[in-house]
Amino acid sequence: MRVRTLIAGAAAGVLALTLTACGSSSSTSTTSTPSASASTAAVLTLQDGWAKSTDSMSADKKTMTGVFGMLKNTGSTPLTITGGSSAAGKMVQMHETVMNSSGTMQMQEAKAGFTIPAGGTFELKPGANHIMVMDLVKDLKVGDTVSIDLKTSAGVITVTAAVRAFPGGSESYNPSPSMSH
Ligand SMILES: [Cu+2]
Repeated sequence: MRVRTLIAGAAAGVLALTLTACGSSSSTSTTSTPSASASTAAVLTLQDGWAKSTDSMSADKKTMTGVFGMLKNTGSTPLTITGGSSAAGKMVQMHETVMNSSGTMQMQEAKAGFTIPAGGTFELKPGANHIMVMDLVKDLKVGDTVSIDLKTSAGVITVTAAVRAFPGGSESYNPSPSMSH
């Protein structure tokens, strides 16, 4: 009994020494910046963010536009975007594009939002997943910048998109007059 206790004590002592050695060596080789920078930098970015310019305000009071680019999650956990808001329009939705029953591509709200894997990307592009800004306050002209506050599982994260003309995209992007918006 006494011997076992001594051995256990000795083993614990070795373990403590090992941990101390590991801790001191790792603290010199890798700095303590990761946790500090994670709290200040957004874990979600929109790379090459752009939005389709609009020129339909006079004809259609329900003008909307799509926002595209590459969403990047630099965090260590999956991140879900569930909604958003923008000064550019009254409503922001996550949209997916699906084949409807009559065989045409149609966009609709992605009810579950968009989930970007840890350390991964999620592409937003015409004819596929995109962020929709609806009921625009005014037409978006080339050169404008759209700012969107995304509601995410990591809090509200603001992304920006440069307004671009998108010629030739209407056949794949605007699916049909029966769009469900
Ligand atoms: Cu849409």
